Amino acid sequence: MNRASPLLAIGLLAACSGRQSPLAPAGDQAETLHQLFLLALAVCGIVYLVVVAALVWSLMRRGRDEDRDGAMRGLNRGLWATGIGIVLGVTILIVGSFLADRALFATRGEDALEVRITGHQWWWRIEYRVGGTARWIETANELHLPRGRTTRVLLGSADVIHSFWVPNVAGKIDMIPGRRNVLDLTPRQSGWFRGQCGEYCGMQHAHMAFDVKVEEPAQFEAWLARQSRMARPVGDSRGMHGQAVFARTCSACHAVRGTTASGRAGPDLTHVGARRSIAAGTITMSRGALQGWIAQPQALKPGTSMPAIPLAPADADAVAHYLAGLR
Ligand code: HEC
Ligand SMILES: [Cu+2]
Repeated sequence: MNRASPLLAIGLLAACSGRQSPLAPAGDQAETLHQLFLLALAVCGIVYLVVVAALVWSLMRRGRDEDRDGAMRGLNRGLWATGIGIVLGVTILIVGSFLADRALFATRGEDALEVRITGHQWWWRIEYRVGGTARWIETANELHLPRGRTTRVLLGSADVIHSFWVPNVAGKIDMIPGRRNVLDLTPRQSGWFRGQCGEYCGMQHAHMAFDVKVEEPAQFEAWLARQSRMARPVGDSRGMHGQAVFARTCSACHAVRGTTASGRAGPDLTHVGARRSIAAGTITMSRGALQGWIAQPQALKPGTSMPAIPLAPADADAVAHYLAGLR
């Protein structure tokens, strides 16, 4: 055995917990799936141990003299035991998965928060419904959820098939063009988690992730109220300059509510400065990262639908300053 193997094993095991793992459930749906997983693991583990034990036992008896009748009786008993074992194991798995399915799709009252999420190559459009009205608040690439309350996510796609997956909170479900799939999320633990597209959707599939923040209901409401506001007016001359450059070069694809920019081809940037990462979880948010992304989107995420737009250094600096201030 080489020396790296134990290290590798530790690394692999360590990867089994954390902010993007179905083995560390932090929501009702993930908890149900985790229990089903443990049940399947137990049943299959027992079957495995019994089969190996039977194999060892028969190998040890090989070549021993025994009368034919005794051997036939033993074989018969073995076949009966196997049959009963299979029926029992399969029954346990069927009942377990039936109950898990019922738990996942149990309706959870009328007060569910409604969120519409649309998959795009390679980012997420996220819209919150304003309680019972036809108004939606748009944001992108960062999902906030109130702890202890069910959020009903309505999933769609603008182009190819994607799959919505926040492993710590719930199972995954496909986002299919022309169809609305529904998934309930009931998070129980607050904190940051990570979501990831779960269906290969093109070159930057691996960079189609998003941050998930589960927070106390009051905090969540405050966040949503901030998101619903128009962009903060720019306070300084560099910001004004940035806003003007933005309106000229970026507004065909991006919206900043409260300004003339109203493009819909890319993420809504009204409060982009308050996000935790840029370009669907690809790079950590900072003023410098914003500037880097604007200068070189094709280098950071080759194939992305955002073109590299050559800007004079002073213009690039002003745009990054402007966006970082949109909080
Ligand atoms: C042709 C359309 C298009 C133009 C023009 C465009 N963008 Fe984008 N932009 C996109 C798309 C699409 C994305 C999502 C890319 C991804 O994550 O794969 C994006 C992502 C971004 C993001 C990251 C948003 C997030 O939520 O992570 C920022 C910031 C951004 N663009 C700024 C700009 C600025 C500044 C300009 C003008 C200099 C600009 N964009 C011009 C299409 C465009
Ligand atoms: Cu994908």
